[in-house]
Amino acid sequence: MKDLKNTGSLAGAIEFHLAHSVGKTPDAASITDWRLALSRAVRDKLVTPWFDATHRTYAKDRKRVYYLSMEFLLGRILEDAVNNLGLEEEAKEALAAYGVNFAEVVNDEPDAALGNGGLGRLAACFLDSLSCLGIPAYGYGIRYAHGLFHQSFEDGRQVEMAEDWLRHQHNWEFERSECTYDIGFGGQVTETGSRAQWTPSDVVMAQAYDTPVPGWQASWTNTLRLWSAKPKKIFDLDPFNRGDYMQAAAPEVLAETISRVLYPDDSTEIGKELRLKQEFFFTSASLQDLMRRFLAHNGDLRALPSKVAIQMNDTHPAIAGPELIRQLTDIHGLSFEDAFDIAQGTLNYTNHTLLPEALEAWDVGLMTKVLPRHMQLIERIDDRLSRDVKKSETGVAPRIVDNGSVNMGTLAFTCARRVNGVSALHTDLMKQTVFSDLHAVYPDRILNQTNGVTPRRWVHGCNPGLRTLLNETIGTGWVNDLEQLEQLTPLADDAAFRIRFMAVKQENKQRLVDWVAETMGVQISPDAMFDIQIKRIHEYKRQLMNALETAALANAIRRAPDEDWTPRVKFFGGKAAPAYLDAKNIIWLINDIAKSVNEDPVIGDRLKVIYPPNYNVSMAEILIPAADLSEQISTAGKEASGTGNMKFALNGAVTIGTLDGANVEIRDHVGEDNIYIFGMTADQVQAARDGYVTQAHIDRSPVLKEVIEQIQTGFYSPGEPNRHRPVLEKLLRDDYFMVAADFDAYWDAQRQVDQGFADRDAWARMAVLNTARSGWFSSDRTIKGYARDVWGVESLLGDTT
Ligand code: F58
Repeated sequence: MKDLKNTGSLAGAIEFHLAHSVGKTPDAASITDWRLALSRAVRDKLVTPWFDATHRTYAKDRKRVYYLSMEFLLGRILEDAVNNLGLEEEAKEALAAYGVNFAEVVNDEPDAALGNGGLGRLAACFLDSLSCLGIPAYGYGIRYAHGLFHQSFEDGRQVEMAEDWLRHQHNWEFERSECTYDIGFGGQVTETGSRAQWTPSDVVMAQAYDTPVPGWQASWTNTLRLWSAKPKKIFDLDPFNRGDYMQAAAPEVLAETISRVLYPDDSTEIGKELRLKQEFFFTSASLQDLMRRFLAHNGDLRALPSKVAIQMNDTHPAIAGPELIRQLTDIHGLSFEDAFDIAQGTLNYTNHTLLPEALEAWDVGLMTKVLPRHMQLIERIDDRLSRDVKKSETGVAPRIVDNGSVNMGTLAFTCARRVNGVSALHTDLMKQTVFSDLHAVYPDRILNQTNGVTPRRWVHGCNPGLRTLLNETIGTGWVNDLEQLEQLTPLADDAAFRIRFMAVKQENKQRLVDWVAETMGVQISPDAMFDIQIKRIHEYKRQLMNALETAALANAIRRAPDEDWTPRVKFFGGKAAPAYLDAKNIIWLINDIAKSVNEDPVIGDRLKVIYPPNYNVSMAEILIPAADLSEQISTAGKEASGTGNMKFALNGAVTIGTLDGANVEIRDHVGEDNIYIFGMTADQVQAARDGYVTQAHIDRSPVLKEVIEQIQTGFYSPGEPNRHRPVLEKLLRDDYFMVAADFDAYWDAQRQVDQGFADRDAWARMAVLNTARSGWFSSDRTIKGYARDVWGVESLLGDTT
């Protein structure tokens, strides 16, 4: 292949692109113009490694991984790419020559917020690790025109606005106008001979946009292929000529609606037709695309499982089962039984939640209307499941189609070779609860792959101080071999090292202090303990418990301001789904408590509450490195894994948490002396459900009782005592997430944290040990696990034969 290496200097490339891609001279260029020019210059450097990886994959014809995900929560791309390519110093210098600040340029980039929370961010970490490990892989998803909504607060209440990340040029992708597939909806199914023929009533086009995903030092570069919906017929000329401009534009508007906006609901399944169409849209396009690639080199469809591993990220792409079977039978002429076996040998499914209200189930009527052929195939898959159930003689009878709905978890499970949970506890609970029947029928199918996070973004990128300290102490190998952090363990007992480690923490806290002053106009002290809870707002995550504890602490301080308090700043960050009213009410209460506490001169710097609006990946990158305390306080058994918990521990924050999700494994790794665990276990939560009386717990806790009474009487909403009644009513009525039951244990654990933090040296030791022992939580470890146990694929790195 011709050498396409961009060997010129980065400075030259930036100047070139400022003129030729952006059309500006340096004196007229804005920060955004510089960003666009730098992005182009950096992207150029990715192209050759990207081509190399693609050519090697084709030449080797090894098994490829296809990661199908409705969400990729990428965040900003530019700084990550600069870091991966080792171009940071060069970029800084090149921009500085024009008096332009590198940090300002990279911070100008909007987040690519094509995801809601953990599930989408996990997909982004996995893409990074797949590339770093040199595993040939494609990410497949949707190119939403509008990502997760922008959040602001008005008088303490959440207000949502459409997000607009594509407003300026989006410089990372390559539009593939030639790469399109037809996606049908509705219509009829007819039988010709033994073959069914589906004639959809509506057809839209899925068009590909490719983003290269470089691994560390771009030694391997995979592709993220996102689909955008386009009309088959761009424009209706007749109505236009009649002057009916709306009608003329209708086909375009209707088609493009499919990829217009990310559904912002992370809490309940809402069963909307558009959502089902989005799911089928990207799944069908991805399967057509990978089949085309497979058939270009293979004649025998039976070889599909040896060349292709498809991962379904939750049930959103679960229609992949019936769709792959449809393509194999209706298009390629295979029998249903053969097609099922091939599909099942190829597909795998990751479950991310056991919450019943979040499990996908589609109304049979809707499924039949939107995807009539798939509904037929789902019935046949259900028959096949029944046969397996009979054969297994387990006496259980899980069904895919049940009570007028299609249970997508059961469908995904039935069509998958491997099914995995995302932490050890979650996987056990899968076997014991939601999937117990299926587990009895297919006892070898479920396995665990505990989540992980990429050290490139979540240490190297977001924590430059720690990066330097690590490089100087243990060398640079940790970036793609994170368990090397273990070498820090003995240094926890080295006073000089502890001082350096905590100096980095202090710098990061100062950076956050400055950011809070600049963006919110609030002054906080970097000497206080920074206590942070950032995640989607959800009842099971119990931000309410944290808010109530904050109010209780404020009471205690007010009563005895001269006691020796450990000063704290409590940070909250997170969005509530727009339709999740209970979560929005919790936001309102937190903001009211924050206002009251922050304005109270008696409390002063002993306690402050900061809730910056519009929490996103970029904000997490400022908050996490500055944390002393990481709040992971979900009702045990409800948080599948958590990944924020891992990011905090890696960056030297100590966790206060319940034995839930991956907290259990974090405790096992960092050691129980270096984490504050409190509250009921998952088993205890289950046992406590029968006969649970929330009032009994409140009566036992004078601290909690006082706070509840204050909220009831309008202490936090002067003149409007009823404002927070809905939150209290739910707490007093059923308290499903057992805030009252765990409150005292939480309060006590927090007081131990106060004492722990007051002993700065002991705290520093814990902080160092958290970093030292969290290397296992790298997503590289997770991806190696999937590669070995789920996909059966190998790295092509170093394979130059
Ligand atoms: C999250 N799920 C889990 N779902 O809650 C978290 O414990 C886990 O660490 C993470 O997945 C990664 O495994 C999650 O983020 C969603 O956001 C869905 C979005 C689409 C609708 C249903 C929820």
